[in-house]
Amino acid sequence: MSVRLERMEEFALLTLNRPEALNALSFAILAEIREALDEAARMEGTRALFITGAGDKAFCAGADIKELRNRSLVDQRRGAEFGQAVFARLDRLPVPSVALVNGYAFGGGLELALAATFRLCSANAVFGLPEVKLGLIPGYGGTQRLPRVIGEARALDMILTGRSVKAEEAERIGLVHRLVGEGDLREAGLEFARRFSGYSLPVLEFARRAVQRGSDLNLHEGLQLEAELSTLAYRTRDAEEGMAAFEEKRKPEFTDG
Ligand code: CO8
Repeated sequence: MSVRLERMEEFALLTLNRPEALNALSFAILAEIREALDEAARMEGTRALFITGAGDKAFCAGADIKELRNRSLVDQRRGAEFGQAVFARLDRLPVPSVALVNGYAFGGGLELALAATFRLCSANAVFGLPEVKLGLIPGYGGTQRLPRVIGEARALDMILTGRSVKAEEAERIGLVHRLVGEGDLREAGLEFARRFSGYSLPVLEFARRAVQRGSDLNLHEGLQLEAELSTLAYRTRDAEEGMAAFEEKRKPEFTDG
């Protein structure tokens, strides 16, 4: 198997495990990622999903370039839609996800990280959408998610020049939430996830949906979405518990209800 899914304390950890090809995304691996995401969504008691790459060199070097040649246009179109659909599953997972970028995140690898809720990276991480160098453009969501994360000007710069962005710059421009300069990336990931994993899962999901879907809407529609989702949050048992605990000056006990 080129994708491993395991339990890491109260979290799930998905590892792309094809280090000899820098964890490049063959279509078979994309299918395995889809299965693993479905399994992670079903894992009892999972508070978040981590995604990382095996080895110390790459998170993922992108789509498998060797597979991309000599394809019919129909196959190519289906391939792009398949990759997009797999990454959309990550985007819409019922729990937040954290990409632990431990080296190169190029092309489809960066697009995978962009579909995660959060991105943490090690000091040797390098990011890029180098598709122009192959005579291509990103096909797994990069042209859409990157500008939403770092803004249109910076995204155009990265996509049209294909240039690489190192870890410090990635942190400065908001491409990653944290640069883990020293220490273990997984340990840092656990610490990062524990800052939100004790809260109510449905409430976290409403918040994610409001922010992420809201960026596709105009302000008026976005505010309507926020009114709907904040009302749904208000109706949860966890909201009742949270507000009662505040009044009673105790720690809330959320039950994901
Ligand atoms: N696909 C297939 N194999 C790869 C890939 C890849 N993306 N990246 C690396 N490999 C393989 C190499 O071929 C090499 O294998 P081998 O030893 O058999 O020759 C092995 O991994 C190690 O790689 P390098 O020797 O190149 O390692 P270096 O440290 O010298 O370089 C780099 C590392 C800089 C990351 C370099 O490997 C590189 O530039 N890789 C390609 C990065 C890239 O261009 N990614 C974008 C791919 S295109 C894409 O993701 C989206 C396309 C649009 C999709 C459309 C939908 C169908």
